[in-house]
Amino acid sequence: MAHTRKNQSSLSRAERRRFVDATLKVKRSGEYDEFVRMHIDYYVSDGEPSLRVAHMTPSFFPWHRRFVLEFERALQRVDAGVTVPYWDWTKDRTPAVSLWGADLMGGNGRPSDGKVMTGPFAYASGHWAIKEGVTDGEYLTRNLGRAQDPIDLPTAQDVAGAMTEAEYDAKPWDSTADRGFRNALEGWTSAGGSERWRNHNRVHRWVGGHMLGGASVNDPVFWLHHAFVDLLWDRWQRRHPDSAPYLPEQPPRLGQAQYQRIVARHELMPPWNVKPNELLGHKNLYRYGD
Ligand code: CU1
Ligand code: CU1
Repeated sequence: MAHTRKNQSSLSRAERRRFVDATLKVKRSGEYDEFVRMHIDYYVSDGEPSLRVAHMTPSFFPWHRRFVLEFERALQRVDAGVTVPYWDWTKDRTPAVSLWGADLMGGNGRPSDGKVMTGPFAYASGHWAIKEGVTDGEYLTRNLGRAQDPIDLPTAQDVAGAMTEAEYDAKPWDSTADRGFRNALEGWTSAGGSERWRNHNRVHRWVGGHMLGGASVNDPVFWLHHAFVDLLWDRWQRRHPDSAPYLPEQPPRLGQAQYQRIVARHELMPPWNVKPNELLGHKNLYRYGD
């Protein structure tokens, strides 16, 4: 039966506790760090001459759909009633909202070193040592809003702009595509300053700390962010029912720049034995509630 992913702002106290507890159990078993490792391994940029399935690429949406689903299944093996909540960052826009409360994600990092000091994922809780992608230490870091060089979360208008794109993705199928919903929402631009980061990418910048790079899965807010990104992909599909739900349809040919570097609609998308075409909908697996 399809389960429901709720807006994090409408979780009950018991639902918050169950999500946090299940996440901590998945961490304790070592499985959580396998998700971190996988994301690091698939953090391939379009400057590298190899296959990109997760970022700067058409399969950004289906890859993360499957990735979040795998994590949700891991949670459900611990507690069958738990789902991944989503964070609507167009509405819950400040460090004061309940998302960052001590019973859910915990709060900001401290100014000196970004170390998260409150909540279940604070190092001092004893539950959340960073094992993969360690930079400064074993503690989770954040820099909400980037105090030294403030940046705002993307707005509803920013998302609406991406939604007007009628094509799913466009040539050259990478971070420089200037048309298409995928890059508009993934959020790569060539602009200077803080305008360089749009939508999905801008949220990673706003949270800061571990959320900045390939090891971003170390911050559990990663899942709530990507559940909302997944919901926005649904919204785009509903808004453009006559558009191809995924592009490219055919793989680039030998001699073309993206040959063997991106995944077409009916090609396998590692590490799973699945094609983007099989992940265009999710109604039999889960739905999004309020
Ligand atoms: Cu990612
Ligand atoms: Cu992301």
